[in-house]
Amino acid sequence: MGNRCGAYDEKGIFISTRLRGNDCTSFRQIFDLFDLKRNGVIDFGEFVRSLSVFHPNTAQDEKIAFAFRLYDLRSTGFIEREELKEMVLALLNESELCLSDDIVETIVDQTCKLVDSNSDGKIDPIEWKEFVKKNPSLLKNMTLPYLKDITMAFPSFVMNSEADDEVLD
Ligand SMILES: [Ca+2]
Ligand SMILES: [Ca+2]
Repeated sequence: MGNRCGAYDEKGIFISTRLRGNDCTSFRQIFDLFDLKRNGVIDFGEFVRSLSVFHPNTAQDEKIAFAFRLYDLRSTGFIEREELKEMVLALLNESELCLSDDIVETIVDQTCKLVDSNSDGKIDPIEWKEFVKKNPSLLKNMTLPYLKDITMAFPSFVMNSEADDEVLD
């Protein structure tokens, strides 16, 4: 399997992506969020339900909750500083901005301080929600890069109901 991100569902939904190695984290994160039944495959129902979160008419609360789960890389129920940093780095990577470590640390510190209103060093869903409600553009900015990943993955999202004996590895 190597570094490849992908999954194969015997019912005929094949998901794969040729994302670069260091993009696999965000792909896996999205994959896990889509995989509502946690069985390692995304079925069509899960795919449609998960994509609907990006729909403009979807309630903001739902988008906020989705973004929170996206940032909570280790599913601890909190966004810790290191997770925040990983996401900041991913966003910078995405925008091809090159910032020094010092500046990145400053951005992470300031963001953390701003969101962490009870100063326990981690961001809980309530703090997150308050922060995003005050900064609605943030949600948009944070959601977009990942939406782009999905679009990148989409061309190889082949729904294939018959040729299921193709060997992929
Ligand atoms: Ca966490
Ligand atoms: Ca907190």
